[in-house]
Amino acid sequence: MSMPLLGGSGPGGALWEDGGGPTGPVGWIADRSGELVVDLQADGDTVDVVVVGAGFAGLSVLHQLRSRGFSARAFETGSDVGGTWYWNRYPGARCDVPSMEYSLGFSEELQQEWQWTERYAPQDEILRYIEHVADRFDLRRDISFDSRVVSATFGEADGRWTVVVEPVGDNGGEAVTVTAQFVVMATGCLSSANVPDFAGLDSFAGETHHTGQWPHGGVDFTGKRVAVIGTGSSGVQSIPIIAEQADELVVFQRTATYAVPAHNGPLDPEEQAAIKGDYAGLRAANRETVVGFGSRNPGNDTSALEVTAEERLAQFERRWATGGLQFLGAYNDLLLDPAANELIAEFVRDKIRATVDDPAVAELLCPRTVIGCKRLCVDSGYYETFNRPNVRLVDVSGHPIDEITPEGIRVGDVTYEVDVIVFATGFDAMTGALARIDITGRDGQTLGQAWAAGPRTLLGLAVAGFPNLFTVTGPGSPSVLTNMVVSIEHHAEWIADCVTRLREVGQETIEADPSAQEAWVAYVNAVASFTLYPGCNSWYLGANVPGKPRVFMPLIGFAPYAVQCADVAADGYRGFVLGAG
Ligand code: N01
Repeated sequence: MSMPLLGGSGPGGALWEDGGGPTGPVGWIADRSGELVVDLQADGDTVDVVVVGAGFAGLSVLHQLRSRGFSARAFETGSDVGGTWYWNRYPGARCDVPSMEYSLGFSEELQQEWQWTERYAPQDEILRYIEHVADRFDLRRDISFDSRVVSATFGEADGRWTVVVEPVGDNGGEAVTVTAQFVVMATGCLSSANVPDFAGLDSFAGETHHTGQWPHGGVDFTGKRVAVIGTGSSGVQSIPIIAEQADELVVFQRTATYAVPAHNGPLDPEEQAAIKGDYAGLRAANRETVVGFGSRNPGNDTSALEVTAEERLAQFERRWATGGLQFLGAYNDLLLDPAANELIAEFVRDKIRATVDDPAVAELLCPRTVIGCKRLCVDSGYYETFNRPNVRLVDVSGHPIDEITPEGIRVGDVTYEVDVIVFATGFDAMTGALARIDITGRDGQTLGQAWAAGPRTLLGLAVAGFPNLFTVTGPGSPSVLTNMVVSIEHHAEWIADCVTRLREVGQETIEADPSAQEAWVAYVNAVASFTLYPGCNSWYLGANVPGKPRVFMPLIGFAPYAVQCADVAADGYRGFVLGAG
């Protein structure tokens, strides 16, 4: 039986009145060396919550749930924590949100004790930070590594999820089945690598690597002829460093990209101390922004079309000199008005022309798309790299890559012979990782069926027909248009508060009401339609994966979204249906 939960009152009382307190560990637990530290004979065990993934999202959810007394077990395909930062080890990988803001805010001690060394932390430092978080809050004891969740099935009879987990790699052992009241998908928005289905791919005689599945030992490009396919953020970060190592580098560009300088460097100790003097204040101010960071360098609330050309140029130059994603905060209509957008786009093209020596190469590097419509890149020497004698740009916008041959890459009648191909070709974003898991909700409906025409959620947190299943930074939430760590923490707290409240009021299930979900999807689309975002072939729209439904997946605007989430909860989870089991 289901009923809408109205108002904030309920039976209340101690959390564990219903006997739903922590249960024992389940499945296998491997320590960091991969050694098994708990027996494998836990097939069939039960926990309150299964968490899928152990990146920033999985760890945040695990911590929030445990601190509220829930038993939880996280399953992670990788051999350690880190998620995105565990897999994306390509040269040059680093965050493009300032490190001091690209970090967790739930613990004052944690944020005071951790020392970032650079304005934009490199991958290995972020990974060390995530490992530190796991150790400091003793999270590993509830994580099974080398463990891939292959299916999750909701049982109508008992209101429980049955989750099947298979061992990966050296883990060995059999698949285990775990039963849980709740499942939290902390599977990441950009975790499902996309390697285009190039003809002849398997015939290539050299090495191939995708930036999102980079070998742990690194790749030595010394003396090699290298191809990089793709010029999004991963390509822009890796190309300058690969160019320094390789004998020859050929970059295959389908769409030219806008990149703003990072001006990365050591973090100023005074700046760090000033932030730590009121870290809570910075976190709170960031939550009031559209993107969850950057409150120290706020957007300019003026139209680019209402100022003189001189003022505009000065503003663009100031922001260019500061660097980073806040460049697009120069005026308030840059992502709303095509004329305003073209002004800042042309400013960047002029920077490219001034940087790249060969005018023909410079023109090829000048993007013609709306700036910001695909995610803006933040670079360190990207355009300069094309002045190197060992670097060549191949434009495949008009004529695609025909095939991969044993020797290299053929475009038309030219074969570019290489020893290594780097696929910087991105991800099946936002839905790809979920699609790889066989998720079945009520009435035998799979998530694949429910999302056949594109993802549909309520708040990006829940899907109608899939009770007690939560998606962290799911489609329909601001997620990838924000500082991911802020969005992740926000969802982790919302979910933990939600399941706690459910227990307090003696309810067993919560699920999105179909009509509320439809209204939310319409709202997400309506917000996007007021902007220039839907106007180009971005991964926000799923346009990078052939056959994927073209739907603008993220919601624009963190601050108003956070208010909506809080209101929904305060209003007794308005738009959700609660059931007694
Ligand atoms: O992937 P992308 P990414 N033939 O999808 C090209 C985050 N991130 O890994 O634009 C030829 O952006 C494709 O061309 P086109 C960040 O959110 C953050 O770089 O589709 N080319 C494009 O150039 C980012 O947005 C950081 O025409 C093909 C490229 O491959 C997101 O992850 C660092 C092709 C893919 O670019 C994804 O970035 C890295 C084909 N068949 C990533 N198929 C930070 O800085 C695809 N391409 C924090």
